[in-house]
Amino acid sequence: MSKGPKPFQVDLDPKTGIPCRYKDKQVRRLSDLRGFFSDNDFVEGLLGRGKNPIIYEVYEIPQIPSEGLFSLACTVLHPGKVGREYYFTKGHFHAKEPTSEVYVGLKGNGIILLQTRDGRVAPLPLKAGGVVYIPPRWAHRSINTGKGKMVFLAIYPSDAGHDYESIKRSGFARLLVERGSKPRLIKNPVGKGK
Ligand code: M6P
Ligand code: ZN
Repeated sequence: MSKGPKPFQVDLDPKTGIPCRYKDKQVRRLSDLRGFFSDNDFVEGLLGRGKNPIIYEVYEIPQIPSEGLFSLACTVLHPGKVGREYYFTKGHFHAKEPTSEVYVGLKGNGIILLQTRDGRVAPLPLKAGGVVYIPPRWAHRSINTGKGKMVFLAIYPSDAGHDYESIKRSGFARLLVERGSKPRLIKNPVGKGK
């Protein structure tokens, strides 16, 4: 029998939601999301003026990719907009398709936008104390519609992998934009889907 990981316990900082011990930290700035927001000119304008804000951070407690293991990740999605679009994560399908994921809301509030390859869409709210279940074959993107940071814990198979290319190519079928100071889900004029 292989040994596998040891049992462990970790506290989430009550103020920030970030695990007190994590292994990897990724910081995604606007320049890392080139080609993901709908208003490209706005993105290039900001970058051209030397503005490259942090959009989100991911604090990971990963396991080696192997069936039966879970990785944990805490995402801190900053508040803000690119043009009319709220800040979001890149969004991804799982490279290993029959794998699901669970998000547990810790701070703030926003929307988890889900979409299948055949264009079905499901926008689900996530706030502190809420849980979102992401079934296999649904791409998922987190969108912060609040005024503060949106923080959530993700639990997913360690061998799920990230397919970002499909999202970069086709986008999501919906955009979450601010209209009259409220979030509105609108059809993405260039996105593929229903
Ligand atoms: C969650 C999980 C991670 C993911 C992160 C950021 O924590 O789903 O697997 O990496 O959100 O999302 P993305 O990878 O789409 O930028
Ligand atoms: Zn995922």
